[in-house]
Amino acid sequence: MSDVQKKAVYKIVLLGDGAVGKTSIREQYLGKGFKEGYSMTIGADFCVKRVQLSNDLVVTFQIWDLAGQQRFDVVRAVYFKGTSGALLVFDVSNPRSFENLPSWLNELTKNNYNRIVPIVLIGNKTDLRGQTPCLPKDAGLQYAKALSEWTGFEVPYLETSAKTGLNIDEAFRLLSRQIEAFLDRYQLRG
Ligand code: G3D
Ligand code: MG
Repeated sequence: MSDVQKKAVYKIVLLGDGAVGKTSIREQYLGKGFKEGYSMTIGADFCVKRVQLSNDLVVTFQIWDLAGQQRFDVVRAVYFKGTSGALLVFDVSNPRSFENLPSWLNELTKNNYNRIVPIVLIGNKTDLRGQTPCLPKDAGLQYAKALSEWTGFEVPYLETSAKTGLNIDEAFRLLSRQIEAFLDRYQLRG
């Protein structure tokens, strides 16, 4: 076993309509022990979490989130630039949030030097299945497949609940795996 540890910092952005559960996903992931990064007054902030992803890799996630009612225009340049990967989130009980996913991707690429980055597609609020009409899992799977074809690399689809914690850790683990694969493939590692 190598005793050399790689250290990486990944900037992760949470994308999706208001109220799909972005802040809840982040809070669920960070749990109690999270360290706050620094909070900017422009309407976005990031938190930091350090994770040992494997024997030889320690990743520091900088997880960015947009704050409540701030006007989006003001912050998006800072929010998106230098993104390592994105969690693209919709609410399975809100079809509108699913239909709006392409415009979020457009925002990301437009503000990130026209670059696409590794993505995990997230259908959140799956705890509501059975209580209220919800999009079928297949809708997410199909869209993820279309995204994979468009980007040229795999975009996984994961169903989560920020309420119960279902698949929240897995979402970040999967995204970091996608980022690793992307960096290796394009030899972008510094
Ligand atoms: P946003 O950051 O994307 O705008 P929030 O979304 O994280 O603020 O969540 C919006 C509302 O959805 C919150 O409810 C939150 O509790 C709820 N929510 C988030 N994730 C889930 C989930 O997985 N399941 C369920 N059932 N609810 C969820 P309130 O009532 O506080 O507005
Ligand atoms: Mg929020």
